[in-house]
Amino acid sequence: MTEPVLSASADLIKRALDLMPGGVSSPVRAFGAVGGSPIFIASGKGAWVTDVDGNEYIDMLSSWGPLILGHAHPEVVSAIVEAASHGTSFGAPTALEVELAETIVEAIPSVEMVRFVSTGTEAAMSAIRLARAFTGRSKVIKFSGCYHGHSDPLLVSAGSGPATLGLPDSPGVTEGARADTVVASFNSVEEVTLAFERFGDDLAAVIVEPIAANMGVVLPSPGFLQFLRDICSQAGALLIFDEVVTGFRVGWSGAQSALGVSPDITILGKVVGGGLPVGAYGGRRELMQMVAPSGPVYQAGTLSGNPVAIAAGLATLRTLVPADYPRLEALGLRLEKGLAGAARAQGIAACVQRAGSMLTLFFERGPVTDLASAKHSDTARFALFFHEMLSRGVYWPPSQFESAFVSTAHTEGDIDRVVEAAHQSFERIR
Ligand code: KE4
Repeated sequence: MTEPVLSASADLIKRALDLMPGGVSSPVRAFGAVGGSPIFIASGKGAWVTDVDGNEYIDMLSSWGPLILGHAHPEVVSAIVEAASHGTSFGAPTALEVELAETIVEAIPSVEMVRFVSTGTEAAMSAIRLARAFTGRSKVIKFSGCYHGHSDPLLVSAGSGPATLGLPDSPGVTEGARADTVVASFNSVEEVTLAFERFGDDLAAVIVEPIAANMGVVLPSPGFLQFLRDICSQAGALLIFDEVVTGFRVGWSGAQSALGVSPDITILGKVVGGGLPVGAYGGRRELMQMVAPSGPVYQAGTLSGNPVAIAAGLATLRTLVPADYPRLEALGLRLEKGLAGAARAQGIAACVQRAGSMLTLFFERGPVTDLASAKHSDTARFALFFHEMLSRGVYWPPSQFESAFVSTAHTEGDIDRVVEAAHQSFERIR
């Protein structure tokens, strides 16, 4: 095992730290949870990335989920170049938005109309505003460990970066901003029932990641999503599925179709932008017609529906074919079994939780069912694992509370290399 040369990354982080908080544009990239300095990536191709020192890695991060086709897929790159060659932004409607909207509406039965924004954060905050306007109510239930972007009302007991950095709540989020946010434990029927008993007639919505990815991958307990569907319907509250990670990832029609529960509003991001900034929220017509300018619920964005970003999303969805999902499932299963087997062989207390091509290796016997159990994970051992894998040419997500992703560019050989690297890494850290 040869330690990668990281001098150019080291030089860049010195400059970056003087210019940008943590030297990064988003906290989870800073290696805060695993120690050391982030590596600066120079390029990606297929399942591989190359850092600025020329070290190559099998990428298991996939830019936190968008790159279901892998890096620099020819169809996506040429669509971006073609779109950009006609201009990058007009602040006016384009045909490309209509085409992507048609694709999303056809793919997700609960979505009759959709609005494009630029990030998952914007999509989530807009969905909350729409739910409050539609119901005339204020309170929203979210789940600890679920992350829906960094808007004030949702940056409460969040997952992803806040969980990684141990900052479940952020300074600057005022009491007023969080007063209408009710937090329950993921998979807790009891806590949700109590919340509805206490706030029922003022509950506008429940927002949930139908398969949680931001405390690590945590699956809904059998019946939990249907319970949420039923209790929302009975109380006149809306059910919002945040499918920013799961949309077009766990299946063409998202987790809602895979798990057979239909929300009122769906939030999308990541894959629908193919690596460029696209977020979206959608639902039935009577709801979405309330969004300006057809209705009074205001939401806007200079670069919403940006034609270059939409082109990347369209090319991604048009390149994905139905046969890709069984292949992603098979590769995900191969990785899950390989990691679990390697941990068992080395006597490492770990569990692998997976949904299709997204998975988390928890340094915890498991099962992990909510944030509290996720937090039992041995994050110090995870940090050792991360760096051992990096030194063996595998770029694993730099946080215990995130998901790794397999793309259609990964081969069985790549998966086997990741498993072998894990086997050797476990041997070193046990
Ligand atoms: P963005 O605003 O980052 O586009 O999306 C926010 C968001 C909303 N909903 C879910 C379920 C999400 O996972 C996210 C963002 N995911 C994180 C990582 N899990 C993005 C990585 C980062 O923050 O740098």
